[in-house]
This record gives sequence, C-alpha cells and structure tokens, in this order.
Amino acid sequence: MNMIATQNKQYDVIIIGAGFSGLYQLYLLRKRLKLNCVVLEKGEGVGGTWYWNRYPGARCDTESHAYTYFFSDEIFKEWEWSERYPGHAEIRKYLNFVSDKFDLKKDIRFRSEVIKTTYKENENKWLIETLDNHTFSAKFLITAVGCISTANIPSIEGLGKFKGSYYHTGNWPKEDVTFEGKIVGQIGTGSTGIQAVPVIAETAKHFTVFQRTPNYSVPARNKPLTKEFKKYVRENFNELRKTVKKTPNGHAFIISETLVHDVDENERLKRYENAWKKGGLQFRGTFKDIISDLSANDTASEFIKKKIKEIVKNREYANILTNFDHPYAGKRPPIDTNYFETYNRENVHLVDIRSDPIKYIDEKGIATEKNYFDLDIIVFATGYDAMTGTLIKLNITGENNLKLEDYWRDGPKTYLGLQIPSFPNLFTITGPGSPSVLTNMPTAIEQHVEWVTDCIKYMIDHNYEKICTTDKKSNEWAKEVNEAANKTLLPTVKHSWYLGANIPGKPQVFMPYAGGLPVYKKICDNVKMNNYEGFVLS
Ligand code: NA7
Repeated sequence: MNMIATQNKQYDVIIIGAGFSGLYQLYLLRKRLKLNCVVLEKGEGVGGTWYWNRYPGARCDTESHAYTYFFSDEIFKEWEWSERYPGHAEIRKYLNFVSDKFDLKKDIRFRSEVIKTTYKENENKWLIETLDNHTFSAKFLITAVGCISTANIPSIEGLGKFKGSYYHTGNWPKEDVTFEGKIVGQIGTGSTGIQAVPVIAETAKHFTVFQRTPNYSVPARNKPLTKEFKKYVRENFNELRKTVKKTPNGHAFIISETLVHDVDENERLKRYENAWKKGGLQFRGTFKDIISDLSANDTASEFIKKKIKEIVKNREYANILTNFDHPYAGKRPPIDTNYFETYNRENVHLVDIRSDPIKYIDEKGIATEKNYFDLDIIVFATGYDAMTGTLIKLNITGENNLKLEDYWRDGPKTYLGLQIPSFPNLFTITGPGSPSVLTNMPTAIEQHVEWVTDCIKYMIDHNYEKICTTDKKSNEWAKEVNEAANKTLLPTVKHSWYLGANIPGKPQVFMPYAGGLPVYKKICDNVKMNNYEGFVLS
C-alpha cells in the first residue's frame, strides 16, 4: 500500500483519479513543470474505470492499437497488446506497466475516496477531504474521474429484500463470481450487458435477460493479434498517431466520405456485408451520413435487423431483439462476441420488459407484471449516471459557496468541457461539453491533459494565480454543443445517457461535444494561442 504523509498536506496540484487521464496528467505535470502533485484514487490500484469494470466479458470496444497512449514512443515500443480488443485485465496490466515505468505510484494515494472539495477564496486554494479523514490542499485541482464511473442501480421496489447476490457490472468484485449451477437474471442490454450475456450463459444453469430497449450490435470479431500485425503496429506508430489525431472520433479507422444514397443497393449491401465481416465500431463509418441522415441510417438499421433475424432461431426472441425505437448508433453502438447467438442456447431466456415490466423484487427473485422469475443472482448492467454523476459526487463548492450540484441543476455548464464558471483553477479532464465519450477516450484524454498542462505553464510563466471562465462563455459554448449535436441523430434518442435521460430526474441536456475531435482541438488551440481567451486570468 502506498503511504504518503497526509494531514493537511499542501501540493501544487491535486488530481482525482488514477485511470488513463490521471496517470498521464501526473506524468506531464511532474516531468514538464516539475510540480508537486498527488493523485487521490478511491481504488486500491491504478485503472480508473477499468479498476472497477471486471464483469464477465469486460473488454474495450476500441481496437488495442488505438486504445493506447500515444505520447510516448517508448511505451509503444515496449508494450504489446495480445488481442484485437483489450480485455479488462490486460488494460489494468498496461496501466500498471505505464505507472511503474514512470514511477507514478509514489505520488498516488490509493483507497482515498474524495468526499468534499471546497474552494477557499481567501487562500485561492482547493481543500479536499477524503473518506479516511485526511485533508489535502493545492492551488490547482484536476478531476480525472472518467465519464462513466458512477454506477446506476435503478430503484426497483424490494431489491433490499433479495436473499441472493446482486452486482452492478461497474462495481464488480475482485474475487471471481461463479455462475456455475446458478439461476441468473440480468437487467440491461447496453454495450456492457451485451458483452456479459454470452459469458454468463456459458456456465449459468439458467439465465434470463431482461431487455427494455433492443440494441443494435455488430460482431467485434475479436482475435489474438498475429506477429505480423504486432510488427505492423510497432513499425507504423507515427502513422497511427497521425490517424487517431485526425479522425473525428479519435479511432484508427477512417470514416468513408461516401453518402449512402451515392451508391446503388447492391453496392451498399456489399459494403455493409464487408463491414459486418470485418467487425467492430467501424461499421458506423461505412458511409459518411449514417449518423446524420435518418433515411441513410435506415439502410444500416435494416441490414443489422436482418442479420439478427438470421442468427436468432426463436422467432419471438428475434422480434423482441429487433423491435427498435431508435436509429443505429443513436445510442453508443455495442459490438459483441456471440451475443445474438447466445439466444439459441437452451439455458437462455429473454424477457421483453417493455411489454411485461418489472414490478418488484423480493427475497427470491424478480416479478414482472405477467411472470415471476426465481433467481440466485441478479446482474445489473444498467449503466451509469454518466458525465456529471461522478463530478457532482465529489461534493464541490466553488466561489461564493456555490455548490456544483446547484449550479448544474438544469444541466452541466462548462467552457469547452474544461472549466466551470465560479470554480477557479479547477480543470475537468473529458468534462461534459467536450468530445469525450463520442471518441476513443485515450485520444481525447491526451488532448485535454496537454491543454491543461500548457495552461498551467502559461500561468506560471506569467505569474498568474487564478484562472476562471465566465457564464457568458459557458452559455456560448452550450449553444455550440447543441448545434453540433443537432447535426446528428443522437439527441433524438429516448433513454440515452448522452442526454442524461437514463437517470430519473436528471436534466435532459445533450452533454458531449459532437463536432469531432479535430474541430474541437482547433477551437482549444485557438483559445490557447489567444492567451486563453474566454478565461479570466488574475
Ligand atoms: P447503458 O448503455 O446505459 O445501458 C444500460 C442498459 O440498462 C440499457 O439496456 C438500459 O435500457 C438498461 N436499463 C437502465 N435502467 C433500467 C431500468 N430501470 N429498467 C430496465 N432496464 C434498464 O450502459 P452500459 O454499461 O451498457 O454502457 C455504458 C458505456 O460503457 C457504453 O456506452 C460504452 O461507452 C462503455 P434502456 O436502453 O435505457 O431502455
């Protein structure tokens, strides 16, 4: 265990979270600016979101050669991913490798859950309190808490009475959970649920999946990487780096420039078929307008629907799985390994809780309006209070005793997703209003961390003590975020966590910036070149 002396310890910078963003932020502030930093991390090890996501089948859906740090040639040369999509354990291994290589752990305080975060105006300092009764203060505070890190377990009547075990996928125990011989139920069929279903089904005695909204999914076609591919990645590091920095979503694949209706039906189907065979998120890049034009999107949706109906033998299940009410990729599109095939197994049962809603849970299982399901284990793959939930949980108070929770009552307000008016010297890595979840996260993280580091350097070089954006700027940025979203189909989708619509009572505001990473980066770079225009420095 890491033991840093603590009581009221003063730092230049406090970073919250030891995932991809916190680790890189620590590295850069220490190496480039020689600042005295501490990372406060709730988990017992590095990993951030991946520290907690250990559920069966947990795997990144960005290809490993893109889901990686690009800031260091050395890391790239020394590390080798083993599969097309990295599994959760391998990602933790990678982040441990990076931490050990740069000796980062000595400045990380593990098991440190932040419970209170207060800006002390007189001292221009942030005071942080942790659950284990320690306090820390620093001039700068950087949140590196991830976008999908506050688990959402829906409040279903009677859950507390359940005598079996239940787990949320985002808070999975470190010890193995065995499904062998158990009767298991799973609520939720988002990206996570779709990964978990085939793995749980392999050993469960009986497995019931409770689906509210059907989800389009494309095969991941995960596989071990060949020697040749690993060599290609090593030798093409610079090219890959250029590609992830220039594509709108930070992935290593290029989105086609062709519009759906530019080609005839035969050609269209041929391209979809190729993309289906190749697998992965690049399916949505088959045509340029899939995500912006409903009639174009319909062709992709229809293609996937047909595929699902071909795979799933049980007609009732096939209909439940394809009874879509949203366009393909209108929600975060999952990719899978044998998800639809799993419904052909004898031990798997699918319940449509849109037509037969869950009524309550009791000691023995789940009651829907029409049925009752005895269960030993319930798996909640029910998603997250995304983008704002974890920031609000930090219990942040800014200038004039303003609580973040109150300031964001009608939805998050930020400038560039990097700063919040009235919360000086606080930077939010991949905060709401930035491209974040619409991109390959490490690419977005590197851009943010580098911008924040440059900004702090500028302040030091110019003897500034305080930086804060304004309400005016955050209102202007909110308009840009909305405009960018409205050019896509994304804001039209019900229950989408991009909008906060998955959490009862949460204000419905489209949170990520959908204009693409290169456009966003240019905006941030211009702000920097114009001496941090839009921020008040003093
Ligand atoms: P998601 O994508 O938010 O999916 C959550 C799933 O849980 C989804 O199928 C929801 O149905 C379902 N859900 C949520 N609340 C309920 C209630 N109250 N009753 C029944 N079903 C419910 O979370 P994931 O963890 O799968 O993915 C999060 C991100 O992690 C993902 O996008 C990747 O970026 C990685 P709904 O669709 O709301 O009807």
